[in-house]
Amino acid sequence: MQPTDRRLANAIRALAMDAVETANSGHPGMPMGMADAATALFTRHLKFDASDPNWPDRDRFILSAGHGSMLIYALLYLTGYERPTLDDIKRFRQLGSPTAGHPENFELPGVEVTTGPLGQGLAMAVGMAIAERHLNASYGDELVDHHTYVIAGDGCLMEGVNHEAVGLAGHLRLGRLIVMWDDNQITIDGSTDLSRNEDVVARHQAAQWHVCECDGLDAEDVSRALDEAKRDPRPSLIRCKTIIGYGAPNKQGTSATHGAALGKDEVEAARAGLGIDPVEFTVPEDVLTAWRASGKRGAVDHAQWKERLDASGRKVEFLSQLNGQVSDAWLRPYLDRLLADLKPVATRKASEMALEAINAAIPATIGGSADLTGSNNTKTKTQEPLTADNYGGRYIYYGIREFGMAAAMNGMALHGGVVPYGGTFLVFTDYARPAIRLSALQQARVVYVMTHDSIGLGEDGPTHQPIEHLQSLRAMPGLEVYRPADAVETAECLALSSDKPSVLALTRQNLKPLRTEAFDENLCGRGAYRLKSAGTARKVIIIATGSEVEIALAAAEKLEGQGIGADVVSMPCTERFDAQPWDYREDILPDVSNREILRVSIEAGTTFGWERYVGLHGLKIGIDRFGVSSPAPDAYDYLGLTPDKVAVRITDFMKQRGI
Ligand SMILES: Cc1ncc(C[n+]2csc(CCOP(=O)(O)OP(=O)(O)O)c2C)c(N)n1
Ligand SMILES: [Mg+2]
Repeated sequence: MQPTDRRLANAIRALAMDAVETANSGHPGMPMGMADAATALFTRHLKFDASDPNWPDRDRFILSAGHGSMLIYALLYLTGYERPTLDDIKRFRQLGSPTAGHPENFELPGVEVTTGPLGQGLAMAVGMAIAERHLNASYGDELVDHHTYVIAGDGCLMEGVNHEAVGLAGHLRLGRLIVMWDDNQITIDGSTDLSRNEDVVARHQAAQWHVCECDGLDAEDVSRALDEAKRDPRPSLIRCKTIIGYGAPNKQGTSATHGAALGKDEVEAARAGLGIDPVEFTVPEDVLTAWRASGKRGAVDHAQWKERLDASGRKVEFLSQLNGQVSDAWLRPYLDRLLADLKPVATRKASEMALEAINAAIPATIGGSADLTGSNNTKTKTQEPLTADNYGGRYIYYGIREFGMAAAMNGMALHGGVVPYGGTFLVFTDYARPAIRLSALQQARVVYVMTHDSIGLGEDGPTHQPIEHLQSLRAMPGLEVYRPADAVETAECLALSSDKPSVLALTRQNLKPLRTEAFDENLCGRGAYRLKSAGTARKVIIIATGSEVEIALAAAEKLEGQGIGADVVSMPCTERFDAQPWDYREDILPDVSNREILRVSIEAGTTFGWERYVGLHGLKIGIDRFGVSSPAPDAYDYLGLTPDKVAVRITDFMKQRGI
């Protein structure tokens, strides 16, 4: 006899209680409250095949309420994914176990995205749903036809990013996005009455979502709501009325179950009340068998999908797009054309020129901007907008939603088949930073096209002029920050940015062409390289990035005029330079005292951190204050960043230090 839904759900409850109890750490309340709803989803609706977590046309499931990680670990184990094993679950939250505190996409196939920072899972799901519709537009129902399901808590719906994500999803009419809201009216501090009186349902309706309700503790009723949601052409919010920690007789319904082990006595009482085996980490035979059968439910669909793929005639194209192979074959012909007709351009414009070549060569790219299209130069000529009526478009008007845009791009990148890039002003990476951090943590290949990268943006003034941004982004592990100095470097950096999450910092103002010939090697790939060698005995090495390389070159000429030999090193990417072999780094920045060769850095931003490259006794030229509202040349002059002022500072410094 098939076990009841409640018995299936109780297997989740038992594993969640036991794992948290054993680790003496974790969150039992959410998995226990949503166990029945998750059972309905996984046994009746979700299209998946536990034997192949990477089946491209699987439904995506995102546990946005990532603190309830035991819910997804239990589901993956019960449905028969290779990992986590029961032993992995016994080692919940321990060093080296894939059952990390919060679900990590790089630990377990089946965990689509890393969640835990509340709100971002749902916002990434929006990107996944966009990617699905976009690929559907190009490959059809035969190959791409799936849903994106999310479990989100009160916290996910309170976060600011939720407003951005919900607005975007409603606008793009992402009908295959279905969010199950764990409406347990509890957060860590206690009742949601402490902090919320908004009408969550009305807010979603106002954003053009479909909303329905169910008893989240009744799998049958949840299933009915899921059917209703699937039928509606709008994105859906299913309000699942639940009780946090359901089954724990003395603690359920309270925040005491949110984030701590229930305690031995309470777990025993819960087992007795729920009719669960008193032995920890056990799943009754018939219950496990039924769960495992659910894990194979999708096998037939999967096999038919494979047949359709084989018969489609587009198998190679589809798989290579899905695998994310991106070639930089566009670069060399592009550079040849560029070098034949060099003129001063802003690097944001140079980025647009390179993107024209990239978008023509790589069909997987989807561009966009958070309402600064004309400033970020992110839209190329042939890109049509991606809209609710044309999912085949390759340009997204994200609106003024920097965080929502960045999170959606993470979702698109992790869905596969799409290489997203999107723009705003560099200063507003602050608004997107939590998602940039998740790009880095998840190694999601997102390209952030961040323009107006310094005081060089001029008149908009200090609120818009980045100061600490470059260095703070460089401090983030796993992220590559590129600040190209001219059009050639911009193209090289864009070519490099295709394998890791990256930020391109681009100018508003025109820059002179500095690189006038191309080499077989992508010089920016080294992170830093010698752009000009000292004409006489080398006394100074000036390291500069982006728009300041031009200033460094002009200052170096002045030094040479005074008989001081000066190298100029362009350093478009510190992370890449740091990864070079020792002898290369030694050649560019020889490890000698600053009395022998003075090292100087010039960047129109904080000097914080530049001692990494100039040493404690080097000279750091930058801006350790907020900027000024003025035309760009006046700002540069006022803040001391002109060739004359830089040359004087260097010679004064040399005199003072007796160099
Ligand atoms: C951005 C962010 N802020 C704060 C937290 C810490 N935190 C984890 S769960 C939680 C409460 C969430 O409440 P809810 O979503 O209702 O979850 P429930 O207590 O119902 O499981 C908080 C504040 C977090 N994980 N992410
Ligand atoms: Mg809650």
